[in-house]
Amino acid sequence: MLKLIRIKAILLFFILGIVVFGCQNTTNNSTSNETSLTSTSAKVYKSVAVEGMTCGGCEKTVQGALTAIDGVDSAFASHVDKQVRILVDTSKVNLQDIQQAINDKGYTAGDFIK
Ligand SMILES: [Cu+2]
Repeated sequence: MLKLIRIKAILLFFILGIVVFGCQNTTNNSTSNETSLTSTSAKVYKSVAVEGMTCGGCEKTVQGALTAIDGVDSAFASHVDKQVRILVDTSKVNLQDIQQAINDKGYTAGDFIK
């Protein structure tokens, strides 16, 4: 008799475990959805070396060319530092496209600094 109760108790814990596990699974799913949402918007700051900028106008040209790309949130170019710093969603934009856009405007994009 006692054994039966024990078995029932074990079964109950087992079922409870499944229910709890099931609940955790659904919450895990929602959190993994959130993480996948954040990972699909993989926004990072990147700096690219740019040769050929000589003034504020050049900076604006480069910035305009880059922010026109879907996935580039912001761009800050400096002809003094010879680089442009961008906030880019790497899941949307290929980094080579960034360099290409700079080159298309007549400047020379170098390597990504960071
Ligand atoms: Cu200029």
